[in-house]
Amino acid sequence: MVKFLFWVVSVFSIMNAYAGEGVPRPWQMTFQNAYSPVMEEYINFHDILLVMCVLIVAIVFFLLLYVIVRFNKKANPIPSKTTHNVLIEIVWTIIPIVILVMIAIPSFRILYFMEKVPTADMTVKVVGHQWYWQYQYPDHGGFEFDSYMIKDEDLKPGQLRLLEVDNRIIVPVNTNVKVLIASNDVIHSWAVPSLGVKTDAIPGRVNETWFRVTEPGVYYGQCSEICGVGHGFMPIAVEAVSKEKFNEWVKVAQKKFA
Ligand SMILES: [Cu+2]
Repeated sequence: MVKFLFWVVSVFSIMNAYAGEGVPRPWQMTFQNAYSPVMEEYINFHDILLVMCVLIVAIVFFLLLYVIVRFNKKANPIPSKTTHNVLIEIVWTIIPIVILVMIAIPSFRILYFMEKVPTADMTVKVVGHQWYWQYQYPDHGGFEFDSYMIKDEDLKPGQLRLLEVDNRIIVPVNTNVKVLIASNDVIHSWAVPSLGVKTDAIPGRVNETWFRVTEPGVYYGQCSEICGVGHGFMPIAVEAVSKEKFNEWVKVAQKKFA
């Protein structure tokens, strides 16, 4: 049974393997692939939870089925008058507690893992605006730029509708990036599913999160806190490049966005 469930999970994972880099696909059933340590943890946790949920559903379903077959009017014409069974009540209280604790422990472990920024190699500031994102690089001369969605009429072949932006946020791979997130007007949320990042951008307050991209590529996300008519039109595109390419880009960006 458990083997079968793991098989189900792995089939889902194979389906997920077609999902591609940091991009949602039509009819996608699962998460986007993980490209950061936090997202890897999320997916593992999700897979364990899925197995537990399916097991619980299966046990309850078979119990119900058994009761329907074994204790219906025909099979059991004279019903028992039992109203209490202390042992059963203790068992069905203790077992759910144990299951919940088993879920809570890895859940809290991930919560602390995502909350605690490991030694940061660099910092990027993200500021939400109605309706675009602004990025600042305080460790690289403090240049900043705006990142607007590419409108439908301006899309070039291959560019993703509602996801591509004019200026992507560029980061080096395998680097701990601390992200400081704030807002200039209303509450936005900076979210990139394949990096396991989603943090609210709140005016008058700086929130903190982190990621480390494990492979070069482009990872898309969207504002995830409804923030007005342009809410669906302020996507996020994180491009991870090699450290050399990043340093080259910084030199260009320092001039371009000075
Ligand atoms: Cu927004």
